[in-house]
Amino acid sequence: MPNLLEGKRTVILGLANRWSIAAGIAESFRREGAEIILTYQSERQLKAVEDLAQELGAARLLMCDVTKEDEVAKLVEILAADGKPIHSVVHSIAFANREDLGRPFLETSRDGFLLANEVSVYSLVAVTRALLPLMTEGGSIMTLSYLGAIRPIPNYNVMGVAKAALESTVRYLAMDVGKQGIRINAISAGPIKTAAARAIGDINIILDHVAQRAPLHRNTTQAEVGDTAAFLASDLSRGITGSVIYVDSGFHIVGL
Ligand code: IMJ
Repeated sequence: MPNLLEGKRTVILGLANRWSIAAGIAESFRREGAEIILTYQSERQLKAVEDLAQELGAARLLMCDVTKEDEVAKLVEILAADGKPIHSVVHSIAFANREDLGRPFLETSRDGFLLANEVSVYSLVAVTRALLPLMTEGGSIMTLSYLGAIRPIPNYNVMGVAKAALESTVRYLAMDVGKQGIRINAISAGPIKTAAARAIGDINIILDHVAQRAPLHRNTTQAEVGDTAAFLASDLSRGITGSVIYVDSGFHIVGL
């Protein structure tokens, strides 16, 4: 089904490099004819994302650190000046302190807990509230989660607790934005070798484990997540809100 997203204007937050899930999503959206606005966190990412944004056919590449209220406001200001509505928003952002993804969860500091939740969870609330006034024709918001939200995964720790809060946040936001014809969902992706996953030591072991045990006997790709995101951004998913959709080769159903 070609051009699922023709005439739709999309903001994708969280592009870091070409392995980013955000890049896979942008690629699917581009194929389906969407106009794409990409955001990245800071100057540090700029070199890695400027060529990439062009390759992905992005109409705009804007810096936005979602923990900074003024940067979120600036993003909205720039987009509002275009005088065109936004139809979908993709939130593909998470962060926890490295040391909290290694030692026992029990050792998580107050600051580490708050940081993970500020960056990975509250940012969805902030971005949703800020972009809502531009979503005048209704639309679709989505975020990325992981199985560690509902089942303890070794070392995922504070990120798992943050993803649980993120999935709950999706449900509460769904109640608030539904009356404006806006849907919000989460995609729970299987493990993918992104920079965020590479940073953990045993990602290859986890990837092999999933490929051996999952019903589809393979790992999840950015393209698979991108295509589900395109579905969620399109009118084909118009009856779906507040959901967590698993794009994980079916791994989450496996009991033993
Ligand atoms: C991350 C940590 C522990 C186990 C993990 C992951 N598994 C997977 C991930 C099994 C698949 C990747 N993932 C789903 C994430 O959400 C990663 C988030 C993340 C990664 C880092 C690494 C570098 C850093 N902070 C981070 N914060 C969040 O400093």
